Amino acid sequence: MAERFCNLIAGRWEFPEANPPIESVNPADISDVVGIVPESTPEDVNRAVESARKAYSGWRLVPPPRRAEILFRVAELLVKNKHFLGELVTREMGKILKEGLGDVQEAIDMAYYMAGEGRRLAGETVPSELPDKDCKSVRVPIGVFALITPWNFPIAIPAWKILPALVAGNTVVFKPSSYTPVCATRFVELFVEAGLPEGVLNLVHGRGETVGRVLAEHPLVDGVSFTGSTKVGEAIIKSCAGIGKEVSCEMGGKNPIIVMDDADLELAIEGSLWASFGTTGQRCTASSRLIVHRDVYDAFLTGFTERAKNLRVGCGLEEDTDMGPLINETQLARVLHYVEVGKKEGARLVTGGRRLTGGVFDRGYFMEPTVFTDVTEDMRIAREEIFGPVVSVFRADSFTHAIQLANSTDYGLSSAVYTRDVNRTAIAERELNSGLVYINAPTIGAEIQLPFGGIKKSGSGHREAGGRGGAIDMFTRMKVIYRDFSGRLQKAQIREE
Ligand code: UN1
Repeated sequence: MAERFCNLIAGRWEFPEANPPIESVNPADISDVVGIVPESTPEDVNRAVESARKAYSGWRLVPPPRRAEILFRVAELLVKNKHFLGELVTREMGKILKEGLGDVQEAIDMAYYMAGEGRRLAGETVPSELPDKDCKSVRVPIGVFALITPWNFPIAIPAWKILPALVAGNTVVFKPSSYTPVCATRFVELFVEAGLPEGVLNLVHGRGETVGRVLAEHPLVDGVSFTGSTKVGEAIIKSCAGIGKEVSCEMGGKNPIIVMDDADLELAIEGSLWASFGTTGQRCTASSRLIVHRDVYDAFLTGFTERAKNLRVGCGLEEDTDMGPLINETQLARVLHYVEVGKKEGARLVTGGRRLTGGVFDRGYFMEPTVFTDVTEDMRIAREEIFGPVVSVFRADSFTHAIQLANSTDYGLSSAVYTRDVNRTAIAERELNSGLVYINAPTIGAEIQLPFGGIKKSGSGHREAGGRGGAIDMFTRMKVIYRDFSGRLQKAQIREE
């Protein structure tokens, strides 16, 4: 029988049995059950939130550099377990092993970085307009955070949320995706091993529509941080709006890469392949629109399609695999449905579009890398997030036209431009309407020391990762202190004239 993975509530590992448990299966081989986790009840969520509340009174007073020492130990444990966890990411989520290891590396980077933040949680000291009075701002934690994470980065995205939340002095109830719960549990185990006090980090397993919803709407939760679809993110924002919670949502993308006539074409092709088909297109930063200047359109399309056809699809644990499976049956069906939508709308399918079958493919959720051309701005495949290995190629008449096409969706997470013209890079940097802009590099691969997040329907405006200006702002509040040591009533703004 498959191994059982528990909730962690108030320092105790437990497996509630009220509901039928959830099986986590390997998307490359559905006969391989990675583990079994509970579908928790509202009562379990309640206890987890209460545990976090209780632990908050002590954790918020632990000096941040001391909190950071525990995070540093988490970083060291991640390094020690990198290979084990990387393989687990591949087995549970499907991305190829190099990327599974990259997922863990992103968490390692974040853990060291956030450990450093423990000595940098700075506010400001500024002069007062009145004599014998001083003013300063300090950072305080927000309280209990509900952290709800997706399956596509089963270690990295939890790390993006848990580590800054904790260093800032918040306590946490973590609800990972029910498709990658084993990775999440293994990650949480490292915090226990690193010596995190009981109740500071709680883990509840279950589905989003049940456990996630109850957790986000819980009255004793002070803040919610969610990464996932725009549909769910918007629902969370609405449901929390009346309760006065801090809510931050990282949502979808429809990220463009512009390839100009003066680009290094080989580099642009290589970058576009990585951003479109890396992680099987299942990144919020994946590029799904390639906007190519008409003068290099044919050369680009020929090279890109040829390379897409030659990508080796298979199990991510095999050394020579370029692209793994999709996460599950529903996601595969959704992506294949979009292929049909594209064809019906009149786009031209130049390669791919089918589920892969036969041999090892019958064991999992594999599909071909898929390329559409003759796509117009108004088509659904040009506007909606597909979250799979499907990319649309557009022809641009000019640089201005390319920028206009790039900005023409409801999303605004990441965009990229390939050009050798320095002036164009400056204009692209200014005009591309997205939270991240890449010059001569693809739309994926954000580094953790900078703020991460999108605009429009891609995000609620908060920024993850990074320090001040990023995650530290998200997980703290500024508190302002005025101290008057004049011994008399002094009135700001009121002048005796
Ligand atoms: C996501 O897909 O939700 O920039 C995050 C990147 C990664 C993070 C992606 N570092 O592609």
